[in-house]
Amino acid sequence: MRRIPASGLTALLGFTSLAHAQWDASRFAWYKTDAGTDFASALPIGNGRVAAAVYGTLAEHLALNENSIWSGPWQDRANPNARGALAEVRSQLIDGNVTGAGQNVLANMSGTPVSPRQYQPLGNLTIDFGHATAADVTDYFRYLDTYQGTAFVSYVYGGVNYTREYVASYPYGILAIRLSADQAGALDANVSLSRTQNMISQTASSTDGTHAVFLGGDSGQDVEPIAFSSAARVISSEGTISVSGSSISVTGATTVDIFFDAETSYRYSSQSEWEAELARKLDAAVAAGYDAVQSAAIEDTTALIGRVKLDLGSSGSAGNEDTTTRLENYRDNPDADPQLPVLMFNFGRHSLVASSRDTGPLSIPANLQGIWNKDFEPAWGSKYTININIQMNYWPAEVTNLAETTKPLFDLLGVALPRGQKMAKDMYGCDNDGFVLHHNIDVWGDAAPTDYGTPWMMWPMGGAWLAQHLIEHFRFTRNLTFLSTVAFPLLSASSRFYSGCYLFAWGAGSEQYLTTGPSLSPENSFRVPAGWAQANSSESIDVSPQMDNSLLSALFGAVAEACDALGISSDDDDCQSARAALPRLRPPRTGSYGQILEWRREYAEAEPGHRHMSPLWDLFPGSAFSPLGAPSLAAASRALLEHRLAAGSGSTGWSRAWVVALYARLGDGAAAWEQAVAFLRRFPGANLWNTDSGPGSAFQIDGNFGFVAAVAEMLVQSHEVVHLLPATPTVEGEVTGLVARGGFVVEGMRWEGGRLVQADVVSRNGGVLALRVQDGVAFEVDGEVYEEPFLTEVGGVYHVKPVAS
Ligand SMILES: *[C@@H]1O[C@H](CO)[C@@H](O)[C@H](O)[C@H]1NC(C)=O
Ligand SMILES: *[C@@H]1O[C@H](CO)[C@@H](O)[C@H](O)[C@H]1NC(C)=O
Ligand SMILES: *[C@@H]1O[C@H](CO)[C@@H](O)[C@H](O)[C@H]1NC(C)=O
Ligand SMILES: *[C@@H]1O[C@H](CO)[C@@H](O)[C@H](O)[C@H]1NC(C)=O
Ligand SMILES: *[C@@H]1O[C@H](CO)[C@@H](O)[C@H](O)[C@H]1NC(C)=O
Ligand SMILES: *[C@@H]1O[C@H](CO)[C@@H](O)[C@H](O)[C@H]1NC(C)=O
Ligand SMILES: CC(=O)N[C@H]1CO[C@H](CO)[C@@H](O)[C@@H]1O
Repeated sequence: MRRIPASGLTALLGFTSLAHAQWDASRFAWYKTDAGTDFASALPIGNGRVAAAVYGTLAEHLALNENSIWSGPWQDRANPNARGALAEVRSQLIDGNVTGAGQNVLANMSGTPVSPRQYQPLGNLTIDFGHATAADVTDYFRYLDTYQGTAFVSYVYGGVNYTREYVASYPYGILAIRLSADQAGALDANVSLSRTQNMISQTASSTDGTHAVFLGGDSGQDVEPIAFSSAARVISSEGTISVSGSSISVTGATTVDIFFDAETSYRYSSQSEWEAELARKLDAAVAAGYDAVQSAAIEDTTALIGRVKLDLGSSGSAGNEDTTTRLENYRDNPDADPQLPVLMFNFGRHSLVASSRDTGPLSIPANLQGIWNKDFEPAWGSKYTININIQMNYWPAEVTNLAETTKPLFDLLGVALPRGQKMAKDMYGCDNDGFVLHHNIDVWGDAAPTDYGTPWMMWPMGGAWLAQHLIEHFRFTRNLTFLSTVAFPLLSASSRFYSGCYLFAWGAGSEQYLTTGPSLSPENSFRVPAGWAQANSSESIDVSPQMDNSLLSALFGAVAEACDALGISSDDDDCQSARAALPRLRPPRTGSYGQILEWRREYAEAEPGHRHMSPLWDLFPGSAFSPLGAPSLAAASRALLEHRLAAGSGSTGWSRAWVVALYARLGDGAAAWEQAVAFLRRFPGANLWNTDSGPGSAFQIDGNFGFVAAVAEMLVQSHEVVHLLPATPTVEGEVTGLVARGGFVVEGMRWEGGRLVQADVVSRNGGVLALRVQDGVAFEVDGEVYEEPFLTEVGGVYHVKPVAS
């Protein structure tokens, strides 16, 4: 096991521009040039609320974010026509007038206005050092440390070695920067904050020895905009500090520290309150000083990141190259750099810790860009797209031992619950406090259909999918308080919407099912069959898509499971109606080549290589199509997966990451690894951010998180049993710290030549441990051949080894 030293700088062992650097190639993303103007090369850090992308340019540029700065207040977007149109749309669909149903949905059921709020940038922090001549710079390097969550820049200018350290502190709730020169008095810096839109104030002040720049802004509306105040305190014990316009100007210093925070109207009801919080955080950080802030931040981050260590062997000299070169080389020769996948895995976990922390009652989850966004019109609004993307963000959370990063997601669901209850009533006439979300939400939990278009808009299932994350958190942690106080209210409200109101009986006799509609299979389209109105036109709206049935079955099952675990009486309405609805759902069906069918019947596909894997939800992240429990449905899943891939699916980073996870669930380690390699060859940008179609295309963080989860899924699964190496990768390695459902932690698991060597399973909660190794090989637990599940003790460690053949 590779031990990771605790201090960032000690890991930079003897770097010079000539000799091979001795970087830990699994830990550091480092570069020989600055990011220029390329956001996807800047180094992303964050404390779960405030974040920066650090460009490392000569005049330093930080793109700043605070995760509650969005484009405006809540909007009630419920379409008043929806309720009246519902029955008509349903009968159009049943009659095969799919095109007419689509038109009706667009005319009467879209949100008004059509889009929710977007995530916004805060502004820029600029630090001008007066280092104007690029040609005078030597020995430049910068890095992101994925273990400590820190960034660093170093170069020599005019014979002086300048360094910049960046740390996002969760304990202090701020960003901290240390600038230094290795010659006394050689450091000058002009520090400023700016914003190109909706800036309200931009000032600098220097009073009683406190030097600071301030930036205020808002979302631009006259009424209840989201407003913020931000400040950077500038500290230097030497040289002179003064106000220069709206900048703080430092000359003749050796070390300068900067502490930054922003606070907003989202969490505080008056400007004086959020500004008091801003002052409180900055005072505390300044009083503690940079060294204490930095070490507390690193201690906090490494305690989380250090829970999991993945080792897939050494890259040797290939790993000593800078990250840009490694990414290029990997395209030609992936086998030479087995530490690149590990770096990507570590980068994904860093990104989750940086973008999703419990920062109080209104914590905010990672959005489409995590927490890093520089644009006022970001790609897809940088919002919460909940027909795959935000769910994917949280796939790695439980299994890679970062369960606490889910809290912001559950907080936002708490915000969304009353919105979704109102929407259920306004759009669908459901008066039972049932809860519905469509395919996007924003920071206000906006529950309406989003963006105008039939392939994505009319999908009333986003809440049902997110509710799965609640029961999964319980399955991993067994926290009954969480189940009863956080999970059950949402699970039951979601279930109640469907079972008690929205679903309708479709079909006749033994083929009559409770079903959804108008709905769709996210973002995919089909050709209207012959004999129906407007045959062969490309449409998306349908009744009873497979994914809806998968989600409903998982939802009702989760409610029943929660009722059992909480000992809720079986005549409780929510428990009873979920149990009663479960057998009335339409079972999955297979088509002409043995594939899982995506829609109510086998339509010709408009786009056979579609990126969404919606009909395979039950293979991953769900479990009803598991090879262990339902081998024929797993085989039918493979048929559809291969059909999709042959036609070009896996075309976005997140789609490819989902493919990796699906092959892992099929127990096919070779195919899963091949797809993981394909992901790495195509999608990462310079700073390792996942992209839509390769470097230069839109950044979306979901693929980073999906990649982590998919690699974990190759090593440990726990849908039915705790399954070690269910899809053994074709590289050897060792992993420690992955978590299985039930609260079992897999430590020191090593595999060689495709076979398990050993693993320890630690029981956090006691309980019964059912184990499986690889494809069912015989194994021993503590020296005795394993025959059946056994009861564990809290804290017990169980040593697993294959039986010598
Ligand atoms: C389909 O629905 C559209 C829109 O409501 C309507 O104009 C059209 O007449 C319908 N077509 C048939 C064949 O029912
Ligand atoms: C800081 O700004 C002042 C005023 O514009 C300018 O004279 C000075 O050269 C700047 N210093 C640096 C280090 O950029
Ligand atoms: C500059 O200082 C940093 C931090 O101490 C160090 O890592 C780097 O190697 C130094 N650069 C040179 C050229 O000595
Ligand atoms: C930050 O600066 C860049 C480059 O000057 C500018 O394009 C961008 O809009 C600024 N960001 C914000 C949030 O104002
Ligand atoms: C269990 O869940 C509750 C409610 O979310 C939480 O406050 C508590 O900290 C959790 N317990 C543990 C041991 O994590
Ligand atoms: C259906 O439409 C597609 C796209 O316009 C076309 O390529 C195809 O030939 C059509 N099929 C039939 C049966 O008309
Ligand atoms: C029920 C309802 O309000 N239906 C409306 C749907 O939209 C069309 C076109 O705008 C109207 O004509 C319908 O009255």
